Amino acid sequence: MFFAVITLFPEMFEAITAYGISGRAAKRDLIQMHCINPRDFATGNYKRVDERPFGGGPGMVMMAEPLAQAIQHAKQLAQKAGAANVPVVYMSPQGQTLHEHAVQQFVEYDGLIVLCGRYEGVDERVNAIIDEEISIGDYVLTGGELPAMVLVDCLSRFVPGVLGSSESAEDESHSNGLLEY
Ligand code: 4GM
Repeated sequence: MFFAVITLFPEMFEAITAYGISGRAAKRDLIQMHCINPRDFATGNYKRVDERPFGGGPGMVMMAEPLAQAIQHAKQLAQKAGAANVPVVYMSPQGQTLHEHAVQQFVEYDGLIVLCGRYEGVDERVNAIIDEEISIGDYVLTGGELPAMVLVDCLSRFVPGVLGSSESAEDESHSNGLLEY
C-alpha cells in the first residue's frame, strides 16, 4: 500500500518505518512510505511555510501554496507507483474519529496521501483538495504527525502479508466486539 505523508518533520516517521512490524513491512515493500516536506516547495530567502490565516483568525496556519505543490508531487509519486485510488486525508482534531471499522475501509484504497498540520492547522484554501478529515481522538496535539503515524500503523496491519499467521488482524478484539487480550 502506498503512503505519501506531507510533513514538516519527515524524520519522525522513522518511528514506523524503522521499527517492529511496520518496519518489517516497509523493508519488504508491502507498505511504501514517502515523506514530502512542504518546505521544499517554499519560496523566498526564509522558505516560510506559515502565514496568518486567510480571512482572519488567531495564530498561524500552514501556507496554502507549498502544501498544494507538495500534494501535487505526492499524486505524481502515487501515479508512478501505479496507485490510482489515493485520497487526500487531513489529520485534524475536527475530523471524523478513527475507528477500526473505518480503518478496514481505508485498506480498500491503493494508498493514502496524509496531510499533517502544524500551528493552528492549514490555510482554509487547502480544504478544496482534502477528501477526508480524520481525528484520532478528542484532543489537540502540537502536530498531525503522531495521528498520521497512528493511522498508517493501524492500516498496515490490514495489508495482506504484513502480519504473520500468529498475528492476524481480522478476527481479533475490535472486529468481533470482544477484548482478545
Ligand atoms: C489544529 C488543527 C490531529 C491542530 C489542525 C492534529 C490532534 C489531532 C492540528 C491540525 C492535531 C487528532 C495539529 N492534533 N486528534 N494537531 O487527530 O492539524
